[in-house]
Amino acid sequence: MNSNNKKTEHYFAKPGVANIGLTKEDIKTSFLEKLFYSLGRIPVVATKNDFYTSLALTVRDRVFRKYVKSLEQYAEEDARGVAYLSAEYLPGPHLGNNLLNLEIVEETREALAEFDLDLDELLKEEVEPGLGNGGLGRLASCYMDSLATLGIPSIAYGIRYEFGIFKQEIQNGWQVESTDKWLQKGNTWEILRPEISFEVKFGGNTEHSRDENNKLHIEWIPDSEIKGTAYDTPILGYQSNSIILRLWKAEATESFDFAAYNLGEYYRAVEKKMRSENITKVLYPNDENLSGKELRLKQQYFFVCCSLQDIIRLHLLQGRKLETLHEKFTIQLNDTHPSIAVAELMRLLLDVHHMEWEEAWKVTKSTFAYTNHTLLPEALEKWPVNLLRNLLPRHLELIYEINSRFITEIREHDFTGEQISRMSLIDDRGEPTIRMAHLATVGSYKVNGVSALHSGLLKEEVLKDFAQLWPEKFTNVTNGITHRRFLAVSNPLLAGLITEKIGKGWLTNLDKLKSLESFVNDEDFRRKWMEVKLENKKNLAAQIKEFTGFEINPEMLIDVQVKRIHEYKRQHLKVLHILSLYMQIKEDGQNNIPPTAFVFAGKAAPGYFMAKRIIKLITAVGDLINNDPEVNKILKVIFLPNFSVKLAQHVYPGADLSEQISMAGKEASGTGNMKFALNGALTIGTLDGANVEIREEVGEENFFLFGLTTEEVAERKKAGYHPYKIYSENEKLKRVLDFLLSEELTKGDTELFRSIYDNLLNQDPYLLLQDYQSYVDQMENVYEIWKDSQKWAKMSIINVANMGKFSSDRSIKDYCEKIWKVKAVKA
Ligand code: GP0
Repeated sequence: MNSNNKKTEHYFAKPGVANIGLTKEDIKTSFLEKLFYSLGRIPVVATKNDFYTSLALTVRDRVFRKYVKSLEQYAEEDARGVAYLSAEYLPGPHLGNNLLNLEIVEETREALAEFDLDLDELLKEEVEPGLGNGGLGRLASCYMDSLATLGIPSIAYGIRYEFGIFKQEIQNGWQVESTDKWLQKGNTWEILRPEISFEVKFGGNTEHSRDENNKLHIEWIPDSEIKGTAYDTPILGYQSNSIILRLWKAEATESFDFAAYNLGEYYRAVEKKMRSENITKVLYPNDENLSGKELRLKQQYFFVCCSLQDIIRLHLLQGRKLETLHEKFTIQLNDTHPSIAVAELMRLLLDVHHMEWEEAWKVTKSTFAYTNHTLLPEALEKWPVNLLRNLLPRHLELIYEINSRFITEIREHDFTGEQISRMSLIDDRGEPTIRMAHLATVGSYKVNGVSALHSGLLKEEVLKDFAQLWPEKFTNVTNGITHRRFLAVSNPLLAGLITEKIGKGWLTNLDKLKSLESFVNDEDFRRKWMEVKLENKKNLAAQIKEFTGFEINPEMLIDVQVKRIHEYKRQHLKVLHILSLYMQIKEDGQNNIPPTAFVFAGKAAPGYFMAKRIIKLITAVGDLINNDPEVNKILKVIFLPNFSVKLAQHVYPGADLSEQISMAGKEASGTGNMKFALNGALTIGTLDGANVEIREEVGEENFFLFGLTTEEVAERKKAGYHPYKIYSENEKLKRVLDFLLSEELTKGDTELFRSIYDNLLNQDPYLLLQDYQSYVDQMENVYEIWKDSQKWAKMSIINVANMGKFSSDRSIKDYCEKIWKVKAVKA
């Protein structure tokens, strides 16, 4: 194609070029073309999946139409851009979101209806990419949505795991895992880019030599090599631009095939090929826990290496010099998972592009910015020096060099010997390891936490010496969520009601919700508000029926805790409360508890013993309560299996009460908390993560607070915490805890929950017993207010009205202003 400076508009202006319109008729035509000419199907033999795929292809064309426009615009303005590096993404189903962003939901519904097809049925067909564990991966996807909507020149890089997060089934009350075959029926949204492919080396050793000018040359002689190939998925913003999510798949390099001249060699070559492809086979299912496995480090290096080479390619393609890389690109490290990038960029600049150290280091530390997502010690990544030496010998040398220069620098300040060894990139107490958070901090121009509380603690605890050294390097960006997916797409009834009242400006400016407050005293509006909630609860009840077989009355208070299962998140505190209600009914003959359905969902890391046992505890309590006719009219306990973005989109709209009950100081931010409140649920929570800011926004009288604060937790632990004492002094709590070992709950296997019981009575590291009474008391208050449905509705409206701050659009604007210094470019 003769492409001399012609914009896409030019080609489209020519007659006979593909019609890419957005009317019902355009959609009908495209849909049939896809069915006939892309899939080779006719309606009588087509499956539901064929129809889904035809529609997805129809929509994809329109999304790419937006993408090429965005690309042109970015290139034309030569704008500074963002590269987002994340080992995890959880985009959720694409189709519904793309329809919203193209503003063709109704046109599409009508077009399909003319073929006797139902849009909602086709939406159900989509299998979502589960390329992440939880909050961190979902946050990255919310940010893609906002980057695209705001027109920020950007590209997101990650790993194309062949198997995403495992599928969770509940068998006999236990979690059972199976592989997630999300690619089985193909993936309509991605495009293979065979020409965008890079080599990645592993192992071997380095050779140092000096040339005639005594300049040092270092060559890395690896012992294996693989290549990474790009798969692009367009992520469309609302009414506007699109960005690309570029995921790398590992493949064998061509050279392996050459050795295949005799049979033995051939099989060895194929075996090697298979081994290299293993790198992107499967996502490690650990959340907030480092896995320490060699393959995991290989995954991290693999995607970082491909992404940096791609960024350099894009930079040079524009005719620029590498010395200006940091002026044209900023690279955001989503946690430490991609932090080996600091050493890799140094390697590329020094060894491949022959820059001098000082210059290379200046470029490197002006390019990266690092987001920390957790203070949990078990989640802070540390890689053994020996593992690095075997896998990435050149990087280990570079890290030693970065460290020795860094130590020289801090020696000039007033740091004590103890501080210096605490700050070192190398931890040599015990087996020597590299502290990846330190590497990321030293190699970045900004470091941020994900809520005000968390960013504060980061500066006071985990990175306090660094904050003393470089106070201006540290900042906060409170997390946000995309209200387009989590309200407009997933809760069309509430979105419709809001739009009817205040117009649709909130879709691009969530602060507009504030004006809903003027309707709290409008009785008619409140009635409609409650009707919408009831409809959403009916829908959630239908999901519960479909996935568990249980029926719940949608009029019940629906009290929900959905998130990864972790002791610090304290799902078992909720269980203790449920058991206290059970005891009240069974033993104290109480019946004034409002009918409540307790809904849980979330995955446990397959190797996390306590988390799996907590799932069994929830299902055992469910078994007991749901089958007891004396109790099950009042209480129901549901565990929804296989939590996902798709399922979440049904859960948040149907919830009345949101459980955000982690021990203060442990949940970096939380983002589920925002999704619930945005859908009109009230929150019971601790002063942890972004709960603090949610409470500030909605007002303390509209938030159910309980539990110790972060400072109180620290004091309590310092003074010596004795859970057994609390147990023996609180009779009702004792009754509940002892019930964990009862015949009734355990069906005779009385040792079943011994580990949970012992842990709580002896250590209780997350202070469940400490916060128990405060939680139960606050739940009493919840029930009081629930009985006053008008008051509840008012509080619900006020919550939604004050969610403006928690849009990921605000978060991304904060990143642009406080960190990236990048400006929007609108196509
Ligand atoms: C933090 F360190 N988070 C980690 C991790 O390995 N995985 C993960 O999902 C989460 C935090 O727990 C969070 O508080 C936070 O909001 C999220 O990262 C995004 O910042 C739970 O939602």
